[in-house]
Amino acid sequence: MNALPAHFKKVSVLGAGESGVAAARLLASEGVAVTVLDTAPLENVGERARQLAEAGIPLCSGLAALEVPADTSLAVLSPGIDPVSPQVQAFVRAGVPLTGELETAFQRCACPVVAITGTNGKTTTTQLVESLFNGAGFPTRACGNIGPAFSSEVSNSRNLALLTVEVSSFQLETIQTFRPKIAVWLNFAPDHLDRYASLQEYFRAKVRVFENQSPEDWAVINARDTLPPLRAKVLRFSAYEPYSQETDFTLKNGTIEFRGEPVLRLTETRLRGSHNAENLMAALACGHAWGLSWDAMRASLCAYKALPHRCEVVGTVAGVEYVNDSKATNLDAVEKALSSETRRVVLIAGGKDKGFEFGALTELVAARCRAAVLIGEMAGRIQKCWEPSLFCLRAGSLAEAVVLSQDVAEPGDLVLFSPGTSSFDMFKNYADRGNQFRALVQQLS
Ligand code: UMA
Repeated sequence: MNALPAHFKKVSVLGAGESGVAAARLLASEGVAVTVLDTAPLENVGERARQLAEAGIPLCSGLAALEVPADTSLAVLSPGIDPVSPQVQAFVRAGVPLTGELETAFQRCACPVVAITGTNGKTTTTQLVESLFNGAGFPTRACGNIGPAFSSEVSNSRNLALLTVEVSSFQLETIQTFRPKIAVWLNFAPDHLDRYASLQEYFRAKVRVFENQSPEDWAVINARDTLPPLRAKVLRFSAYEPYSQETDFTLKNGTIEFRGEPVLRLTETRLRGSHNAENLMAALACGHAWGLSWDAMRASLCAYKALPHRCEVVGTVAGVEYVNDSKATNLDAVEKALSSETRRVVLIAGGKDKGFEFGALTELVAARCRAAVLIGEMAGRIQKCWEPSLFCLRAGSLAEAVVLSQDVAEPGDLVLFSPGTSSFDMFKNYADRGNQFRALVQQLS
């Protein structure tokens, strides 16, 4: 493990969220003088402020967090903090080097890392990889963007065969040496356009996952995406293309194949849809790169149960099934949920404006949906895109949207809550949004 060199003994950690607190604790455990700076008022830092006080780590909050503490030799950014923010720019002007929480943790990690990135499916795949390795006798822990933070797991990394780290583009923006033994690229679709000036900028941040890999490492990639030349050994997967010289894992008649050899039937697992077939392929590819046999992986993959808020069935009322897909925070996720559905759909969509063009879905929603019920900041814009191809209704609240959906749906239909954008205009986060939807449906029944 790398302790910080003597000239980095005074470190500012920016952000007192989960990753900031974890990074601060990790550095403090090495004897580094850490200060945490969070631009939120102290009362909003809440429980995290108590955790820092307990660890004896000073916290500056509110306006005071915009000032660079004297003699700071390094600033560690939390992933949610945009490097162009006034807080970070103050450190840049002061000539303080910047790094990120992911890099800080990696430099102290004593075991190999499997890193999983992609626009959609990261959390499911991270959990699949975690159960696959644990099931095969190689102890691992899932951490990173999935939570808990990577920094809170590295102190135990000597006791693990590997760490399974979900990584976001935000975390990858600030890496220097981060080098996963196996890097997984699940897919790429428009997202986070409220942080990035363009799709290319988002792509450039994400593709950094491969930046420090060498020929002895592995890259597990979606065959449909075009990536720059990679130094690592490559395994390609796709549920949408037949087997070719280039694609190692494919889907044929509901069975995942490796270079033409059947490996796993989708119906043996609890996951459905081509997007989940790709998540399973990515997990199988990680095990294969590690040298595991298909038999050693199968039982854990078959036992895996999907997390809430991902095409989660939350009830059936009057012959209409209600599905909570609140985790669909971009258009690609809505497309995948709709494409794997054969019933007529009443779609509840909308939320915070993240810069998405919902017009890209017009043809699909017109073909699959009976109606759309639109909520949130984006409701008006989505309605303009989808009408007159689809009957659209607007609702002032999620409760109203559920009632309107019930009115429009016919027996045998599906009410799909797949918002296609973020929740922050009306809810705390996607989980709060999904929990409220589940509770509203339960009230209906
Ligand atoms: N803050 C500042 N200055 C600013 C902006 C924010 O001080 O200019 C403060 C806020 O007041 C807050 C803190 O920073 O107290 C929040 O930091 P953060 O946004 O990095 O949040 P964490 O709690 O540290 O959570 C982060 C990840 N969040 C983001 O990337 C936005 C979590 O991913 C992750 O689970 C956690 O680290 C542990 O690794 C969440 C997420 O939404 C699930 N990720 C995005 C996604 O999946 O789409 C990328």
